[in-house]
Amino acid sequence: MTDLESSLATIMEVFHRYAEKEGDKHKLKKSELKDLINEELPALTGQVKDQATMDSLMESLDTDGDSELDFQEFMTFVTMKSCDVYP
Ligand SMILES: [Ca+2]
Repeated sequence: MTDLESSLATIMEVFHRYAEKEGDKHKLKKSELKDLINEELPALTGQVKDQATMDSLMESLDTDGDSELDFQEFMTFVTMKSCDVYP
C-alpha cells in the first residue's frame, strides 16, 4: 500500500475501534468521540474535559442529527484537524 492508502486504512481502523465500544458499531457516540480525541489526538486538541465543548463539537459534526457520528461525519472532523496542522 502507498502511504496515503495505509493512512486511510489506519483512520478507518481507529474509527471502528472506538465506534464498536458501545451501541452501533459503525457510529461514534459522544462518549466514544471524547475517548478517541483524548487518547488518539492529545497533542492536537489537548484533553477535552469540558462537556459544553464536546456538546458543541458533536452538534457541529452531526449533520444528520442522529446524535452519533458515522464515518463520513467523522472524516469532517479529521479534515478540520488536518487543516489546523497544515493550514
Ligand atoms: Ca450522525
